[in-house]
This record gives sequence, C-alpha cells and structure tokens, in this order.
Amino acid sequence: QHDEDGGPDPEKHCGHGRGGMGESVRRKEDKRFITGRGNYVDDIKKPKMLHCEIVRSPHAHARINSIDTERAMQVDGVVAVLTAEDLAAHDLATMPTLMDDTQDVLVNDKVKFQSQEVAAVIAEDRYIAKDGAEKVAVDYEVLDPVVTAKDALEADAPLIRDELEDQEDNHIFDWDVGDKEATDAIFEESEVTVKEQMEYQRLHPAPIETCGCVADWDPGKEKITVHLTSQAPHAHRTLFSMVSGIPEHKVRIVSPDIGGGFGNKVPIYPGYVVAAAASVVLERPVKWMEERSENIQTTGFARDYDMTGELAATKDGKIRAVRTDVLANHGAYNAVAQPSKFPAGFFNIFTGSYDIEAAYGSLTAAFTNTAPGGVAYRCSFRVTEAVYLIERMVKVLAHELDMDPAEIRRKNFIQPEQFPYESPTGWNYDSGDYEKALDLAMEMADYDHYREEQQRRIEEDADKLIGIGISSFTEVVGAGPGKTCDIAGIEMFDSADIRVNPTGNAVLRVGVQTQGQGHETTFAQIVAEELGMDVENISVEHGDTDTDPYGLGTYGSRSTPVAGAATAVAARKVRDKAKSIAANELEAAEEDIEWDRESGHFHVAGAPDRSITITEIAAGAYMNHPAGEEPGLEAVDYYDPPEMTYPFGSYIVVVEVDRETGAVDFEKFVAVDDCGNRINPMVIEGQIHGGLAQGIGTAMMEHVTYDENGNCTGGDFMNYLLPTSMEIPNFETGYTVTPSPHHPIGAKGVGESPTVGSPPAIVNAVVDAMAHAGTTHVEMPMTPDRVWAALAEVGLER
Ligand code: MCN
Ligand code: CUM
Repeated sequence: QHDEDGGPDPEKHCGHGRGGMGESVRRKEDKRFITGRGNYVDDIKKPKMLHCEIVRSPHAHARINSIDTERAMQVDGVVAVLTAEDLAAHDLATMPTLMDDTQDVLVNDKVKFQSQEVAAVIAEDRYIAKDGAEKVAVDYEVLDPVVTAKDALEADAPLIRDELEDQEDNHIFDWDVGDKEATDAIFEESEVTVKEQMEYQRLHPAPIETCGCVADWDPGKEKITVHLTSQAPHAHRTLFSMVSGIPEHKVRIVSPDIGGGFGNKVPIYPGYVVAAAASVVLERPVKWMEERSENIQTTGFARDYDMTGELAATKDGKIRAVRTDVLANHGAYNAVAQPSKFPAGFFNIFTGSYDIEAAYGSLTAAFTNTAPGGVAYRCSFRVTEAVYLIERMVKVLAHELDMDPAEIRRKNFIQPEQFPYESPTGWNYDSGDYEKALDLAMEMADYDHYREEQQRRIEEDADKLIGIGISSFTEVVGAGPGKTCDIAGIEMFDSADIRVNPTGNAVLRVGVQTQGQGHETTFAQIVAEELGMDVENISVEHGDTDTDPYGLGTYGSRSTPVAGAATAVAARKVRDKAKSIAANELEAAEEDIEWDRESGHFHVAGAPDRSITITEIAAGAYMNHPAGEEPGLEAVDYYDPPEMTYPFGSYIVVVEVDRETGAVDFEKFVAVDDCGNRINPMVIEGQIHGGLAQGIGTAMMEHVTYDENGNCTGGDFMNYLLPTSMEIPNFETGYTVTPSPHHPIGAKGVGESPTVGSPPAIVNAVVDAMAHAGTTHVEMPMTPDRVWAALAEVGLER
C-alpha cells in the first residue's frame, strides 16, 4: 500500500541497527516508570482542587424513598453533596452507555446493583469527602434481587428495568449468526455428535491503577480539561461533549500515564460525569479516584457467558458443523463495550482455526442485579469466549473419538493456501499457517515424551496425574473497517501525524493511547524503519485530544493493525516529500532518486555514493526547500483498514494434577504466537507473558461472585484472586511469522492473543489428566476444590 518497495522484508528481521522493525529496542518509557517519574491521573494536583467521594448502595435492588444530605453538609470542609435531583437540573442525571442504553449517573429512583452510585460528596480533601459520605442517610426499600441470567429470565423474576417503557421482563436481546438449517441438517445426519455445557465466569480486568479523573472547568475560557483514565481519549471527548452539551472544541481530554487498562478503561463511568458536573458548578477542579473495591465491584466486568457447545463430525474426526447457544449476563444496564453493530462482539468467530461446513450460534442477553459491563478483558470483543468454546469442544470430540487432540486439529485446520478464507459465519481471515505453529509448539513441549509419561503414571496408579492441553486459536483484531465497526457511531479508523524538525528529529502523534504496551517505543520503531532514522530521534506523543489526531483508542489489540498502519503510511508520505528535497540537495532529477531501506538513504541511481538521509534532508525542508513546493516535512494519515487481522497461535500446557489435594502444577507451558511481522520481539514477549499470566488467573482463580442477595462476594483482592509470581510457571515462547497481506508493514496485533488462547489450553490439560476415567469438562476457575470434586466424580480422588 502506497509503497513501491513493499515494506520491510519478513525474512530479514534482524533490523538495521537503527531501532527499526524486528529489533528489541529497550522501552523508552521505562526510564520514567522505574525512576518513579510516571505521571498518572492520581498524581495530578491542581490549585484549589476538590475531591469527590461516591455514596454507594449496600443493596442490589432497592427503591430509594429519600436521601438526607443535611448532616453531610455540616461536616467541616464538605462543599457540596450531589444527588440525582441536582444533576437533573443540569440535564446530567443519566448518561448513555456504549450500547445505546441509558444509565443513571446517580440513582434517581431505584438501585439496580450493589454499590451503585447514589450520591456524591465534594470536599476539600479526600478524607473529609469520605467522612461526609458516611453521613449521607438514604432510606431504602429493599426489593428481591436476581443475579444470574437464567433466574432473570424466569417468568416470575422481579423486573429490574421497570423505568423502561415496553420492558416487560429482563430480556435484552436475542442475536444469532450462521445458517441454522444447514447446521441442523448436518447434525441430523452426522456419525458423531458431542455436546458440552460450559461457563465463562465473570471476570474483572484488574488494572493496577483504578479509574478516576481530574475535571477542571475554566470559566474564563469556558473550556473543560479532564485528565482521565481513558483507553480512548478522542472517543471520550466526543461522548463527553454529547452528554454535557459543552461544545467539543471546548473539551480537552488528557490521558496521562495509564496504569493498565485491559478493557476496564473503555467505558465512561458515573464518577467522571459527577466530577465534571461538580467542577462546572463549583468552578474548581474536582478529582475522583476509585478505591480498589469500587473498581472491582462496579466498573465494567468481562465475560459472564453461559455456553452450550456442540460439534458434529465424521467417525475419523473431520468436524462438519458447530452449534452454540449462549446465555449472557449483562448486569443492570446494557453497557457492553463492542463495535455497535456487534451485540455479541466478535463471538461469531467461534469456528476458530478450522474449516467447517456449517455453523450456527444464538445468544440471549439478560439484565440482572449485578454491575453492568461486558467489556473485554484482554480479549477482542468476546473472542475469548468463542475461542474457549471451540477449543474446548475439539478436546471433547477428541475424547469421544479416542483420537489425539493434536491429530484432530491437523485434520481440520484451514490450510495455508485457503487464505484469504471466508468462514461460515462470514469472517474474512487474512492469513495463517496453523499447522506450522502447532508443530513448533509440539516440538518445544516435548509432546510425545509427556504422552508417554502420562500413560506411565496411569499404569502405575500414581498420586499425580499428567494432563496435556492444546489450544490452536485464531484471534481477530484491528477494528475497523469503519464501514462495519463503530463505537457509538464513530467509525473505527485511526491516525498518525509525523513532523520532522529542522534539526533532524521527529515527533509522532497517534490517535491511540498506551496503557503499558510500550507504544512510545514501538511506534517510534515503525517511523525509524520507514524513514531510516534512529529510533532515539523519534518521540511519540499520545493521549491529549488538543494536540493528537483523532483516533478511536487502544483496545481490541487494534493499535498495531490500525494506528500502526497509519504511522507507516504517514511515514511513507514524509518519505515521498523528502524525495524531492533529496533530488534538490543531490542535484539530480527526482526520477533518478532511489530509496534504500537497508541503509536508510536516498541515493542517485547508479551512484550510491551520492546519498543523503532523511535526517540530513530535514534541514533542507526548512532552510532550502525546492522552489514551488511547500516548506516543512510533515504528514498525516487517517487509516481505515480494509479488513481486520487474524493473529493465531498454538499453546501447549502440561499439568500435574494431585489426586489428594486437587492442586494443579504447571510442568510445561509453551506458547507459539504468530502476529505477522514483528516490530519489537521483546515487547511482544512481555505482552505474551502478561497475557498468559492473565489466562492462568482466568483458568485457575479469578471470579467475580455474588450471593443470592446480590452481594458481591468477590469484591476485593482477598476474595477476587489474582495470580502472583508464585502461581506463574516459566513460559517458553516461540513464534512463526505469517505477514498480514493487507497491512502496510505486514503486522497483526498481539496484545490479547495470550489471554484469548491460554484458558482452553489449561482447562484441556486438567481435563486430559482425568480423561481416561471419563471426565469431559471442569469449570473455571479450576480451584483445588473443584478439581478434587472432578477427580472424585470419576473415582480418581485419593
Ligand atoms: N507489537 C509488535 N509487533 C506486532 C504486534 C504488536 O511489536 N506485530 C507490539 C506493539 O507495537 C505494542 C504491543 O506489541 O507495543 C501491543 O500491540 P497490539 O497488539 O497492537 O495491542 P495494543 O497496543 O492495541 O494494546 C491493546 C492490548 C489490549 S486490548 C489489552 S486489553 C491489553 C494489552 O494490549 N492491555 C494491556 N496489553 C497490555 N499491556 C499492558 N502493559 N497494559 C495493558 O493495560
Ligand atoms: Cu480486549 S480488553 Mo482490550 O480490548 O482493552
């Protein structure tokens, strides 16, 4: 695209020593992070700044009879106490969710989940605000709650959203995809069918930094500046303007350093709106920062899908059709973060890496008295659930047919020559070589050895069983294209703006916002590659809507596929302009100027000694620019991807299951990933390690739980378990490179692959350890008690 030399050569990934593609450049941002000079939202202190504390409901479902704010107002240092009534006066009582629902900013009439926002206390400091919040007296009339999607859809379930006209039950929507008739017909006639029920439990993204903001209304300029924990500053600016009525050019969103997002910082939360409203009303800056439990209990959760999976196959293991039915718990509001046209996200990629004749999926979503959400958590919009479904089902089928799970995968993989491949649910895979990745993973994992060891332990009736799990997943990342993907109507393109300075260094501004992924390094590497400049001489800016080009933000591993593409294209535009300056400087005709990617020089054709770098050209652009051309050396690109990218990988997990305690130990953990051309192998490795840790958390311990009264019983880090270094094994990572044919530098995203791909590999491994006794499934999180119960169910317990 836009490039005569076709981009970097995937075979030559050693780099040129300037910090371009394929070099493990050390992260530029780490100097400030490891020396304590990061600048997070909570580091921001402004003169006369006030603090906001939110009063939350102890009940999951309750009508509010009255709110008494008088005693709170009497606390010395409390400046204001806001309720829904106060917000209504400014037309801010409700806010739109990302799925066209309307959520109370502060509860007006009825509480719909525990810890929902009821009132806000604004005070001189945080402690006073908290004291004030304790003095707000709310008279609740407690109602019966309903916490699971299944119960919510029972005929006699209490109606949660009674404020909505035409809402007679807790049903939100039905969705389906694929060819039902064709799929059903194959199931009728197939030699073998298997079915399994599985839950993908509710998870919490758990970034180190909770959500928060500092809102600062400047009455002189009539402009609001909001420092916000945002994964999508521009989209949030547009939404902020729409909600508040403040014109968009008078809204500035700044995402400073962000301490992890993982999907949690995609939605807009009531606290942001309250702080902004308070700042406008009080004409002082207002900070709101969640506590840990508030973050766990109320901000966007992930997953919570109850799934049935079915496969139809031949006796020799050719999968013919897949069918799935899902019950989705969306919480009290439909606040799922997905591209608008995809109510179930990209769940429809549930045919995975396999060439299957027919597929059909259906889903029902329900309101419950639990916190709203359905954000991704390191998963590209429900791909995690889809991958879990298909990769678990392949294992179930292998068990039924007594076939090796690697063998059955090989038999069904989409073959390299079938790409671009259109799946039965209408998805267009760009490229893949699944068998190659699986072969490498099996070699690295010493697969045959562990199969023998597994057999030996069974024969010896050993105390510890071996299980081997595989997952050969396909991800889909990089939304747009704008024609199919949008967030609240805004098309999902992305952007880059490159300015080369007279002294030969450059600033790149991008529309995406890093939360720890290392963009300040990797995006500079793309420019270094394309312009032959040294990576040290390129700085990357992001997260300030006053200066950066409009973009849709970082999530769904879209930064590399979309903003990375924009960066490469913008750099090529700069190079095109530099070429005419090169001709001028080298006193040759422009047609005779050639670009040499390897050396990073322009030179005169046939005279390689007459050469010049873009760094050298920069001065010419400002001090000696060719007659008839604009001075300066800059370019902007807004990139609407033609398609998404489809990274993939094969993970193999070997576990040892203790028959006495149900404890699971990781013997071996191999991850082979393919994200196309690689920008920074070290950053990729870091992404994969982090994502695998989150996959282990998912499979083994994480779960947001509720009791029957709707109390969140997994609402702090004593009860919501995160893996620590103690639970994380040594990962062995490998890679293959299958470039994306439509991406300017052949790259695909990678940030979410490990979290998407690993949970089924881990569950498959634990199931595999007991499969000889008949186990086909163990629910996540596979805590020791659950594993022990599964062992006992088939008589393997000690
Ligand atoms: N990369 C690369 N070569 C490739 C692909 C990616 O070098 N072929 C690099 C990129 O340049 C980038 C990193 O890997 O520095 C991740 O890139 P990408 O896959 O494009 O994903 P994003 O940058 O869009 O990051 C989003 C993704 C998501 S959606 C979640 S959730 C997640 C994740 O990244 N959240 C994270 N990784 C995280 N890592 C940290 N530290 N913190 C988070 O909140
Ligand atoms: Cu998939 S969670 Mo991320 O999209 O921020």
